[in-house]
Amino acid sequence: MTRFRKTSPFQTYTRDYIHFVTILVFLVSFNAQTVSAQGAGGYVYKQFQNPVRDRLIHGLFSSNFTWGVATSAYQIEGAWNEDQRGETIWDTFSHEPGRIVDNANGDIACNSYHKIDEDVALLKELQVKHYRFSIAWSRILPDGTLNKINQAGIVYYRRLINALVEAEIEPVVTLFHWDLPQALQDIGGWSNEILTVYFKNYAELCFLEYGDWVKRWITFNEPSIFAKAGHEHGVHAPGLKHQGTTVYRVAHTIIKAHAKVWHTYDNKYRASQKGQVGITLVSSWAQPSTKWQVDIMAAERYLQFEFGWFAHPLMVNGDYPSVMKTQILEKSIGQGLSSSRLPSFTEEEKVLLRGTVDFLGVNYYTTKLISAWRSDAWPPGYEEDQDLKAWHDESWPKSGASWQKCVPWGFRLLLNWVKHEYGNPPIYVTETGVAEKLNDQDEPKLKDVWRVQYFVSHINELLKAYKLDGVNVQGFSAWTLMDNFEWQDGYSTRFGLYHVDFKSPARTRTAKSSAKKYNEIVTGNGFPVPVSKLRYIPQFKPDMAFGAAPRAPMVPVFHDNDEGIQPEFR
Ligand code: PNW
Repeated sequence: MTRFRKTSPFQTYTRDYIHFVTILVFLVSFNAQTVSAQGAGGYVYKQFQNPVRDRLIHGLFSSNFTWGVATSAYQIEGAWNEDQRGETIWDTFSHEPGRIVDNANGDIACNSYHKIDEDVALLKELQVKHYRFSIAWSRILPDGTLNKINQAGIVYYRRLINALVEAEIEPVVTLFHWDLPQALQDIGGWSNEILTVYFKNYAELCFLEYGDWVKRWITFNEPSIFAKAGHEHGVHAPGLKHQGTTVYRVAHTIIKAHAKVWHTYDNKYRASQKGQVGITLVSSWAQPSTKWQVDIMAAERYLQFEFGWFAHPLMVNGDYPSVMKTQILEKSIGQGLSSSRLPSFTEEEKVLLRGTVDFLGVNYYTTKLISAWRSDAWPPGYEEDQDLKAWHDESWPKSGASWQKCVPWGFRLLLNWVKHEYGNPPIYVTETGVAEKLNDQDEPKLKDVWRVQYFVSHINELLKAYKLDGVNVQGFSAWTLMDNFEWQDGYSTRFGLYHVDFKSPARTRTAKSSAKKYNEIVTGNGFPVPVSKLRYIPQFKPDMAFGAAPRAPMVPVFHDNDEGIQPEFR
């Protein structure tokens, strides 16, 4: 016979009470842990949970705010084998059939190597204060080393810089915008630490040659995209797919190379040349897909893997974000390795790395929704290391590139995240812009109302970040001056304020509506009068847009509020 133990009502009450308290203590401590793990991402996400999004404000940037446009050498110069320019990994890659849409390449591109005067005339027309361009390493050092200095290359950039200075346009120079000399790839590329020395020698030559005129140097453009697209996914040069390994080693060398160049400038050139050395980083804004702690933490992981990967060692403590270190170590051990796939810095290196960013270049193109997701233990990979899923909300307006949806408010949130994570550093937005699909045979779409809307809405979010949130933003460069070689998309995807006719040997440049609008914003230093009075109310024509009708949010309408009549994106 079974005997049941009798429990008194008092015993039941005590037991339940103890359970309740235990669970409560657990929840409180769990929450305390996760709140700190949410980082700046959680803070910014919560701060902007119910913002009045997409309403345009009016107001000005500071009087010394600098406006410009950006390009990069391989995307515009052409003249790939002229005047002893050395080959780059992008020549090799784009000459391989099947790599680029329509098997396009940068052999001629916009022919800017032969069009300094024409390009400077466009910049004058836009009335920009600076021009961000990049130097092709192999044009001045054909094999990447001091073995041979190519005078023709030195002269080309000197002529460009002189023309800019004469036009009172400040030259802002990127030293590395992805076009590594092929000879350096042949010895292992950025996986080989010797490149820190070669890059330093190249940078120093540029300081010596151009440092009297160039006061803002950007060492690297978007090293995260360079490392991933070129070494993890294989869609950019050098076309490697070494998942979860080379990507980290390449970044490791780049971080050290940046610091070496900063110290070289600091020790030998800063006193006389009085310029600054920064780096340009990019990230999508990572918006938690729900209010759950795990998704907020996953979004923060995304930002740390993309942006913190470089900014944390250089701007915080000389080391990778702790979440990267723990994630990659745990995955590596699970994969049967004896140490992490993420390399580590020595204590001496950490000291050299931290504090080596005079200004931070920030590029923004899109936003992603993020949720936590446990990846399989195998295979290794940069994405898998993050344990998350990232995607676009289908309702966000499309662009002409599958990777880009137009999300202006994400720009403001990313800038706020940077402010909180890195102690409000001086920021120059070094790129943002919008893609459009266009083939050579197509009629140019000079009335690019969608691009007008893109720049108005994004620059307006920048104004909010500056005026309402106190983000220390000191300049803005639109991507890009003119249609150019859009990497693996060749000439089928355009970002230019000026249309370029790639069918014509003259590579004729023609202003689009966005060039005119950008000129208005530049000369007005922002939005000086209520935006409604700027007569900017383009009718949105879905067929002119990005190949599909975007949903309502990008259509401006009027509405009344306390500040008077303002257009609003609904
Ligand atoms: C940037 N993303 O690349 C580059 O700096 C430019 O050279 C390029 O032409 C421009 O943006 C447009 O593509 C990016 O996937 C590539 O988020 C991809 C992303 C962001 C920037």
